[in-house]
Amino acid sequence: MRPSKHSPFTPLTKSRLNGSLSSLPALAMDADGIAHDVRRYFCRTLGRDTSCNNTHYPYTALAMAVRDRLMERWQNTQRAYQETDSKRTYYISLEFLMGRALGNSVLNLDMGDAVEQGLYELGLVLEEIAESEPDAGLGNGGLGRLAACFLDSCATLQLPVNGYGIRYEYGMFRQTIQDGHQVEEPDHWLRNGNPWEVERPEFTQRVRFGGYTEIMPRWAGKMDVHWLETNDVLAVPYDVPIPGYKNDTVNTLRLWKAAATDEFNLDEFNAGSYTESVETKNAAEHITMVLYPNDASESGKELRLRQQYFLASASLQDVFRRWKLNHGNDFSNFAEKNCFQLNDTHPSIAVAELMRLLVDHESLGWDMAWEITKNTMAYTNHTLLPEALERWPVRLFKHLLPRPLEIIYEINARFLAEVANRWPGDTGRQQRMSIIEEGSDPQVRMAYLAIAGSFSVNGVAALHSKLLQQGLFHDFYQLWPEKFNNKTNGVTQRRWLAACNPPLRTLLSSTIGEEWIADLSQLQKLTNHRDDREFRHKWILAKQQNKERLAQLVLRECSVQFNIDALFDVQVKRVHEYKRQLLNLLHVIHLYARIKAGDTTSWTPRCVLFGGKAAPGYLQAKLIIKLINNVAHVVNNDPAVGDLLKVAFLPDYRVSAMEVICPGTDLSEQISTAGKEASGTGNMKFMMNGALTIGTLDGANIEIREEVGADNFFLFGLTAEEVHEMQERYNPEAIIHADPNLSRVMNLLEKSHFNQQEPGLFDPIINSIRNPHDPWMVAADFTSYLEAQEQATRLYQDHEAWVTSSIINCASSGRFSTDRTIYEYNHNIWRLKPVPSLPL
Ligand code: 26Q
Repeated sequence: MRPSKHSPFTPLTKSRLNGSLSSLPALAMDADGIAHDVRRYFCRTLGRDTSCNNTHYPYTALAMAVRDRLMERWQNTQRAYQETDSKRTYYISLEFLMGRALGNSVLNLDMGDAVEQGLYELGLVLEEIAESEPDAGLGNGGLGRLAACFLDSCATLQLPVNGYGIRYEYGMFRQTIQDGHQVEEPDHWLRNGNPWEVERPEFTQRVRFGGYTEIMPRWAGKMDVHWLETNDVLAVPYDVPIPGYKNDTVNTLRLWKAAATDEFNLDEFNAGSYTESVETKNAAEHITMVLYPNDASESGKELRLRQQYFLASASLQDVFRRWKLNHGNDFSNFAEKNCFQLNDTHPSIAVAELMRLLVDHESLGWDMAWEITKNTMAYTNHTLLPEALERWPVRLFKHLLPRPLEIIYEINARFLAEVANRWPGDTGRQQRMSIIEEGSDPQVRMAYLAIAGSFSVNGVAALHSKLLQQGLFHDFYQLWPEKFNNKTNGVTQRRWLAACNPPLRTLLSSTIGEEWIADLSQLQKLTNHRDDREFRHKWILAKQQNKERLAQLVLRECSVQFNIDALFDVQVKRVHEYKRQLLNLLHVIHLYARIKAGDTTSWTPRCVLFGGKAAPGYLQAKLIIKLINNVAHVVNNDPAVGDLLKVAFLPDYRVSAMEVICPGTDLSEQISTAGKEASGTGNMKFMMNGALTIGTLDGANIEIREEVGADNFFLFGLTAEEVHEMQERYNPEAIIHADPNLSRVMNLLEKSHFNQQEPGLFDPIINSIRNPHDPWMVAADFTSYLEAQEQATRLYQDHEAWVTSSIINCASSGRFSTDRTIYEYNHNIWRLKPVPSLPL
């Protein structure tokens, strides 16, 4: 922001405030020091006393004490980056699904014992007060959580990587279940303050919208384009600290909040329309009000496009601000020092915005600007569903972003010339590949813009990357094969094993040492202990404790009693037809039918848990949730069923729920139609915590199975190729007819056994199963799914064999750490050098 005489952010000349920080003594990391600070924050800063009878203030006081310790390391890390003028990567994402910060910070700062003891001195228990923290739910699911795991690994590897995102006032909606239906409620997660952010108004940026463009002569026949009469919005940064594991590095996630400009209000105010001026303020601030709760692109929503440009423009301008401090107006080696990783196409307007800043603001020629852009941007794709590829109507673009649209047209013209040069006369190909899709309502194809403007294009699992090259992006692969690569996803074992599974963490560390927390491949050493009786006994005890904790959650939230001796069978993820929660439910109905038929000799009791949100407008997904709840109601209340089978739908599935769910799971359901799930990451969290997987050859399941071996994975279903070639001649009627189990299940559904009060309610689901054009081919995989489930049942009965397989699953999960994933991004795409933090 330009400093004005009204601004408090005028340069400070003589102060020694900045330089003297390093001479502040480092804060105590022992129990007494922490207890002392917690008391001081509680009494003096928050002004509470013994009459305080909730956990919120103790939580806040502890968070502030932990934050102080982050702050010292944060400043030292940023100074180290600044002093070494290191190359940096910016991870730009519309979503960062961070979950809770307290437990993670305590783990990464290695303060666990000191905090627990310090709190004990104060009569508090960490686990209890940590529950006060609301999840930072700034994401939909896999893509947003991946971004959060990536930040953890970048800090742990001491890489100069900053996250850029949006500070949504309302995150992912909270889900309640009323009469079996999903009901959405707003998630006002900032209501009680957020101790994990630092507002940085001094780095506010200005983002332009609307207006029109005009060409004006500059000099020597050169032309300038001016973007005029825009409606500007301010972007105010809020920084979130991202600590590495035990290495004193703290990186930054910078989240932008939209605010109205002062002069805009003043204009209206002086024109005498006070209320209108407040309205424009409202309109500006709307941009960062709410996260779009769709995990597949929702087409044509103007506000979403505003969010995307707001993030891209504010972030790029922020990088330019820092660049100019060190390099003035010389952009010649910008690409050697900066890389932008685009998390799907959502921020891909950054390609056009970088061109605009270089050409319009920095007066670079087009060719040089394009060279810089192409060498700076890298794009990650997260979907194989063609209908989920983002497109924006040209007319919307023109109205909202006239100058960026002109730039996209220019990029497209030069790109199509390259295509014509490579394939002369192939107009069909030019049409297919054009960034602008022609038609009665022309569209901008964001993925094509991202590919054209990037030096790297990657998928997120081996199969996914292969299918992108052979299918969705085949034309582009032919043109630029060198751009395409794979980066198989991962998850951070700090949150998804060390922090969320204390019993197993203790057992692992006492067996093979603690190195696995920073090097997950160490888990392989567990195989040496798999036959050790004492180790196996402790393994079983840990799983029992975790199942107990999960059973308590299910009892509290669903009023369903899970018996921990039963097989805990879990599917938690966004509710989507391609993920096939329905297939899982058909198996549940099959088990119920068997019980009702008395077919229960040598039965393995099962507790089946579902969880996940449906996009509010996705009616079929919402109906599936209703069906799950209705089936659960019938099954759980039938005295003939008893403990043989329990079914529950856990409301409001989120990061902090998964932290309880994955340690307590025996069997992980990863049953998407082959070729549809890009990767999956929940599958990795379960495996790491010793669950066995039942799954299709889809996404990262394939690589998981490679690592654990075929004997330790319950495989079923068509392959992606078979799905593709069967689509033509798919005949679900014949399949149902040929399988008596499936016929019996369909019969229960069709005679409204689970909806006796509301006949016809589930017809859309029944019809989808019987539809020869069912893209998800639920019926096709039913028979083979049942066989795989029976294998799982048999192995669970042979409990020693199950435990061995559980150990092998955990031991083989090393590849699925984001430390490995980030190592690969860095090695092949970013090429950053690790930079240690300055000493405290
Ligand atoms: C786009 C435009 C407008 C509104 C919403 C969206 C939108 C938002 C979120 C589109 C897609 C998403 C999220 C996608 C996602 O989470 N994909 C998942 O990414 C994971 C990490 O790579 C993979 O493991 C999953 O397979 C993939 O489904």
